[in-house]
Amino acid sequence: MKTTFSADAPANVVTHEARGKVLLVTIDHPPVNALSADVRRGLLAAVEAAEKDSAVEAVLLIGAGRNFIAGADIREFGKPPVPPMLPDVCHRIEACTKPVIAAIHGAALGGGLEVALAAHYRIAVEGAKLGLPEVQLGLLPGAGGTQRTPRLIGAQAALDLILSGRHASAKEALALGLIDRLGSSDDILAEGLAYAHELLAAQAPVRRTREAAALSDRAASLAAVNAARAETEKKSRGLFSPLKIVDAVQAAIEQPFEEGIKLERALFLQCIDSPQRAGLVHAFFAEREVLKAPETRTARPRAIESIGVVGGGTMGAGIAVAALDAGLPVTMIERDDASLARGRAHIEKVYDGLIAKGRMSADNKAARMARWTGSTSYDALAQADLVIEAVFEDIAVKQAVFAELDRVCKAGAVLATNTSYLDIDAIAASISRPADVIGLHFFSPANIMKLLEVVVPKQVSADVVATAFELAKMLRKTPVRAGVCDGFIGNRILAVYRSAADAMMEDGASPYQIDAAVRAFGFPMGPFQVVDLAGGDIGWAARKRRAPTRDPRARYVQIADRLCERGWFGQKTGRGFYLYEPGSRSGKPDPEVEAIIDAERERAGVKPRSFTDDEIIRRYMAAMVNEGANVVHEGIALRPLDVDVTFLYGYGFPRYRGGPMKFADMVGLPTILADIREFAEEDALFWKPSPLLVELVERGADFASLNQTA
Ligand code: 3H9
Repeated sequence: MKTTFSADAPANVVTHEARGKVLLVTIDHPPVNALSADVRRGLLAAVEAAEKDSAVEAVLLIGAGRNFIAGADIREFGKPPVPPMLPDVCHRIEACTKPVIAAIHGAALGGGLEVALAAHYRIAVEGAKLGLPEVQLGLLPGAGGTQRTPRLIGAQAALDLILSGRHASAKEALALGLIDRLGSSDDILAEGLAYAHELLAAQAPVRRTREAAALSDRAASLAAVNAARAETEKKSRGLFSPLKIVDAVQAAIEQPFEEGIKLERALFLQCIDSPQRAGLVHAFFAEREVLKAPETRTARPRAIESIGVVGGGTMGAGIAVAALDAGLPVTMIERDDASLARGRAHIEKVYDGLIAKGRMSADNKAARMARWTGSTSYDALAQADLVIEAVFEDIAVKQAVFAELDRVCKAGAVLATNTSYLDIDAIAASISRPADVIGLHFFSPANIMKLLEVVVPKQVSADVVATAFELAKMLRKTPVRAGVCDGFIGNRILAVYRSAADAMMEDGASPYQIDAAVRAFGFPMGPFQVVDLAGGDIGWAARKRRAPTRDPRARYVQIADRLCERGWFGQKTGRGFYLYEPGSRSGKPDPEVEAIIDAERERAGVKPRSFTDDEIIRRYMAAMVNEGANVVHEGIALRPLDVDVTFLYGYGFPRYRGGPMKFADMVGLPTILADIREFAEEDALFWKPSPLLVELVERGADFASLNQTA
């Protein structure tokens, strides 16, 4: 009979039953057996019971469902701690006087692996993933992981695992010494029981990881720590927890186990209290929440077994690569043979690059290319389940493509446009099947960038939206549901904070100072570097397009136009805001650009003033957050977290800050609103507080309060 040991646990999250001399302890806490308080209590109680029962000679820990244990319960972080604490549970497991065996399938991550390391023996089956991914949440392993792992597998291997947060396969875990045995079947229960009985038969002793000897070469271990520290200082700039990890592992080498555990705990608590932990945990949940768009709950996706791509330019080729990589057959349409050949060449270039870096074999390339077909006739799309148009950004051109798709595609085919800003409602309305039309806004390079804005026009049917989310999963993209407007979520907000940056530039900050301040905030690039990378001509075309509808009272900074008029489009022309040496992608400040800026300031009658980096960021972020609030207010984004994920995955927003809306919550919405009102004294038209921001401040609420409402 199964017994629950935790008297006050609301559910049987940890049960045990005797299997011969082995006490089988099962953690059954869906969805992923996270170590919430009930589980911790249940584990403690199970060990106590095993100690007391003389018929029990060994304990076998196993997870029900698809995983062993996915780690601490991330939802508990930031809340008052509830005993027993996980380090104490791990100590109790390790101190058990009867052998404890962890049988691992699926995820043994973070605290889950720490529980396994506290056990005396470990077996895993194929498909298991073992790792200490705490660093990705702004943390360090806080239940003995920084002390037991190096003692078991050595400082270098432990540092690699903990600093990267990567998952090791069962096979690698065996090679590292993280586990003792690799099961030969995927029946974790049978494998675990057999191993436990085998250990009993061999009278295997209790074997405590704290006494393991992989750190015995002290000099080599300290050298690994020093190398990791130097590397981390360079690579993890701005991050709080990685250097704490190095400190904790150093303590494992230099101090007794109990002292190391004390230090680990102190450092873990510092990490828990850091805003980076709050930002990273927000990102973890937000990227899962975006998948739950309403249509994915109410409608079933249509089948997607083949894809059509119209257009073989950079974007079309990137989309084709993403689809080919996902195992889908792709039919590419171009207007003539030469363009088609170029489209194919774009795809091959991506694969050849991977081959050159040793990341793909020629056979793999051949297998992918075998799924590619090209045609100059739309009729080749007759059987495609989903077609993505990636032609020139011009509504008439796009409508002509859609007329062809309407003519040739089978009933039920999903017809998608990759437009970045055009009116998808108008495209849909121009054909006979508007319910099949959707926006799939990929980001360049489309085979690499993770963001996919799923743009939902008025007439689209719910199953088409659900299909888009399914496609994102197949292509390993992160989909965010967006409404139709100029620029959707991301580019619409981008246009506004770019304007704020332009205004600061005209008012006296140099583009180089602005870029540096934005990089110091945590973006990989500043806004003017981004312009140079994307090509100044793209923004120039958009500005010309918007010119007729621009509010004549709105401030318009012409500096970028002056550069474009000279043909300075950025990296591809060798100069833009920066000067590029031939073949180099890192630009240098350009005195001629500074002279143009000076001339423009004079023309505009601006007396330049100086900006601190702090003011630059206040303005940049206030513009981003305010437009983010507008986008939520108008229903273009479902929730603030959808804006956050858009920026994390498509715009290089530093993940440890959680996204612009999370950042705003952490700064405090009253502060952001006060900034906007202060800036409005100079330009009331631009700095118009979003009604949503005003409302939230009046109610004393934050953006997070709107994140549950999709
Ligand atoms: C830690 O352990 C600290 C310790 O060192 C020290 C403590 C003192 N907690 O990803 P999925 C939810 S830090 C709470 O879609 P999959 C997730 O939100 C932790 N909830 O499934 C989702 O909920 P919903 C270190 C969690 O099959 C549902 O489970 N561990 C947790 O694609 C399904 O998740 C990690 O960082 C959690 N720990 O992937 C591992 N994990 O359905 C984090 C998941 O409401 N987890 N949920 O949206 C993962 O990497 C993946 O979830 C996993 C499964 C690979 C396990």
